[in-house]
Amino acid sequence: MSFLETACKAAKQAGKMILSEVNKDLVTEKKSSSFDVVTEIDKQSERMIRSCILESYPDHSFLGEEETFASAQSIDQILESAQDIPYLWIVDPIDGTANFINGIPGFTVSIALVSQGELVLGVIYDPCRDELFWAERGSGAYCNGNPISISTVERAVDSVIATGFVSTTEFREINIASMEHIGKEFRTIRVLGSAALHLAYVASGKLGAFWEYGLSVWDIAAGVLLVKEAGGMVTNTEGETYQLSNQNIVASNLKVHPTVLNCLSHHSLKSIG
Ligand code: 2AM
Ligand code: CA
Ligand code: CA
Ligand code: CA
Repeated sequence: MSFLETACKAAKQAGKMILSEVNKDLVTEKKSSSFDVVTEIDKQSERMIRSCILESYPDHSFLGEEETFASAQSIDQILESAQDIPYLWIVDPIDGTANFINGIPGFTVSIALVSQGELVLGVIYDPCRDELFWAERGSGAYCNGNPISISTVERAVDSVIATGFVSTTEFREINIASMEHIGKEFRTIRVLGSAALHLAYVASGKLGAFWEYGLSVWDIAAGVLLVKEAGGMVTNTEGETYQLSNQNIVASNLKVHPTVLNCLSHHSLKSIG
């Protein structure tokens, strides 16, 4: 099986298992704060994906949100040394755990493969709609086998933009503040609950753009490749080319990118620490 086939198989298997657990009694556990929670299903999903990948590629490296047990600092170190790692799989076993816990559609499985620091593969699966998005470096982006591409909309006022809220207060505050400007420029703002899904929707032209502060690499790595392969653009909120260590990102169809950056320039993370 190719890397792509392995990633698609892992994402579908895990996604179907997650879907079968919706609306069942779930034990939730707090992580860093009351806003930051995990269920046994997140962990089970990560274990399923890890075994599927490592069975095929036992010598590959694996970084997952729930069970890698690496500190934030050591994750930064892994990302800094990514150019020396032949194959690093980066996995979010459920992106949108809050949706999953509350039975709201829009949670996804996100699997990315980084080789020598370069994103080479991204797979995002939405089990509620049975939509499997994937991209391979240099080969375009697809949904359920059909090519996808970014929106051709020229003006912010004609496009829908999405964002989300991580659990950290500082990042929530700046996101709420930035809505004031974004809300005046774009047709409307959506908050669907999964950063990976937002990126898949920028790639498939449903959304003109997406921005969010305080994300982690597993939330966005797969989606960043999807957006780029679909013809879009991904930067940090300062407008610099995306790097794996970036937490604050803007993804768009290119045309509306300057408007997003301009709106965000009114707010500085520095001012909130
Ligand atoms: P999660 O469901 O995997 O935690 C919502 O806009 C996005 O923010 C989701 O991708 C969600 O991923 C992520 N998110 C929520 N809390 C987070 C946290 N404490 N740190 C990083 N990302 C978080
Ligand atoms: Ca989480
Ligand atoms: Ca996530
Ligand atoms: Ca998650």
